[in-house]
Amino acid sequence: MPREKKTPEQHSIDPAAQEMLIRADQIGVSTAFSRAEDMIPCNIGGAGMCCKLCGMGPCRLVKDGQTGVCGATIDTMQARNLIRAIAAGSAAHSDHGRDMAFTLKAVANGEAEGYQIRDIAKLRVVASRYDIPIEDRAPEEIANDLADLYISQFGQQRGEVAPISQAPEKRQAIWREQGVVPRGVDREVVEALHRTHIGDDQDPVHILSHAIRTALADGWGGSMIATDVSDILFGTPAPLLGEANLGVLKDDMVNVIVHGHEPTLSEMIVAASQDPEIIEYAKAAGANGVNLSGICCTANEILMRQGIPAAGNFLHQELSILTGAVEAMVVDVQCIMQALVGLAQNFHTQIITTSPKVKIKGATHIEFDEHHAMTIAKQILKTAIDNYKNRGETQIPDVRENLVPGFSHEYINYMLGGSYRGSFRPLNDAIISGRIRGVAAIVGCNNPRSQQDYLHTHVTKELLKQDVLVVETGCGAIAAAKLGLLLGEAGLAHVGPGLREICETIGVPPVLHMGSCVDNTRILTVLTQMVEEGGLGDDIDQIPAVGLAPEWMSEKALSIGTYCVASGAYVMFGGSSPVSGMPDRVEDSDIVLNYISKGWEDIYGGKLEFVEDPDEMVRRTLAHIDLKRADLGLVEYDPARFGRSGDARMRELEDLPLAERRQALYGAATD
Ligand code: SF4
Ligand code: MSK
Repeated sequence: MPREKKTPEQHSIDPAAQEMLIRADQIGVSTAFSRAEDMIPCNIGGAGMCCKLCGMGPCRLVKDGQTGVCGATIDTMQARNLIRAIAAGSAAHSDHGRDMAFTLKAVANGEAEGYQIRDIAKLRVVASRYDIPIEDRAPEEIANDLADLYISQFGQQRGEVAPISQAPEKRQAIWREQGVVPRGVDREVVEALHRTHIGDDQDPVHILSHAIRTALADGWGGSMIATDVSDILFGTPAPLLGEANLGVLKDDMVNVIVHGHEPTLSEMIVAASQDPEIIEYAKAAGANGVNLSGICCTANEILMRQGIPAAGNFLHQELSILTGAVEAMVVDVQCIMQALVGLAQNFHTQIITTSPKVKIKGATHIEFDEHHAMTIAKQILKTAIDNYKNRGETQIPDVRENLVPGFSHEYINYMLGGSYRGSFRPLNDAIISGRIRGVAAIVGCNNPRSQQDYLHTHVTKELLKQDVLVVETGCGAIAAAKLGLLLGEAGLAHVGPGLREICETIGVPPVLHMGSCVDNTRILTVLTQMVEEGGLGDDIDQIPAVGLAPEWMSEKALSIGTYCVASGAYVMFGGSSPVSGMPDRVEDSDIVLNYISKGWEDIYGGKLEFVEDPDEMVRRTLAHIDLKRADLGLVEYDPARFGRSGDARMRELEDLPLAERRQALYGAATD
């Protein structure tokens, strides 16, 4: 019997997405949502029980005791599949970091047209960490040395990648004892591929130990470098007002969407779009200017720093084209669907690839080179403007939401105490007192196999009710933004009493948008600084905190999850596990699944689990937070103790006459 087709409401909780899915049906084009319905995943490959590492296979292990042609057992096969995915994720983030470091070098040497060092203070702080002299030196000199150091981290053959020194000392000791401190990023990724070639490493525990090392090369290597350099070049984010969802597209303007991950080109496109020459060019074409917006993590990069609106998250890339209002979608690297080109042919949209690493058949390629960035950015914008005349009928959903992004770890430090006494003390104290029960990082992608944004926002809302402070990055942050959770007033309606007091006192939303997927390293930094502040143990694994990726889909997410586990965090992914096995049918097919949970927890204090039911994710999160609170000897969480002070109390009393209000507040009548 044919399966019933999902409705737009079942595909996404977002009304803008629902409207565009109806339009896709009317036009008769497919989207990732419909293709996911048509593509039934292979249950053997999906469970990690298939190996295609050599020409004697592919081998599928579906019976007890079965091995591959080479004799590979199921746990070896699953460990090899997992480490390869982690290596690809680590490579993607880190290659991004490498390109940022090369851009820093070019800027330092005056070879990068249009760029400058925007955050000299951060440059000096970061350089000092690595003992690069900063006194009496020009920013360019310091930046040149830092760029050299960072560039060397990728191909370093021996020693330890430099940012490892930023982790808590106890954590570094665990890594050294386990022999998992990464040498150079490239070396760990190459070794992961070498070890998993036919006839190499066949001990799953040994393979998975290198998976940890490879992921650490990402989190405490390539990604951390990417974030540092992005902040130095483009400015460390601080809160500003932004907008999210397809309603940010404008009917009377040339709409250009930047999509992908790297801020180098998109930052320059932002600057070029405000150039009088480009504005005039757009006006001459009959438009009121160029309207820039973003998708995925490029969106997060320019939203956090420039307040450029986000048109949406991962699953919005096709939906934005369906509006018919997009003149050009400019893509760089990662998370770009090949389907864009075919879809765009139904409209006038030009897909413009810009990275020497990413070409798509049928797309226009305008290669980006940071040495001529402004010239290329203007060329791209003129291509989009020239396309305005080809626009046909449009349908832009009238759906958009305000948000306040920009919570870098530097800003969180500042917001908790101001310029002179900024520290994590107030945050630690709020956790110790139980006003904040714990912290959850909700990160990662969209996946059309679940209802878009539902898992992200359901888990977020449930944890907020329980006084859990939430930090978000990537497409999860955009999901929360679309639902209004990243705006102080709107977000606070969903928040428990203690957390609400904190948010009202500091003046922040209960969900802090911390950036793109490489910026998960900001979360590592926050956790480290919480440890250093004192009162919450002496290592990350003791903090009442959990990491969640409810709608994950990318290999990068697996790398992120693994470096967070290695750093001591309990990490839960929603959806299916790539190493689930079929324990009810095939013996030992859950060895790896159990090892990355219990086995890793015994060593690192963090564990990786896959949990399909979002309410179970919430339950496990709260249980873990409460367990960590108890281990630290903190007071038991009790929401009844809070919520009777601050703005909430003032609102309750605001209708009373002044004398009665004072009586209620101070316990004695005064006039
Ligand atoms: Fe099969 Fe072994 Fe080759 Fe994998 S490496 S495909 S298990 S023979
Ligand atoms: S873009 S990796 S879908 S978060 Fe960073 Fe979103 Fe995931 Fe790509």
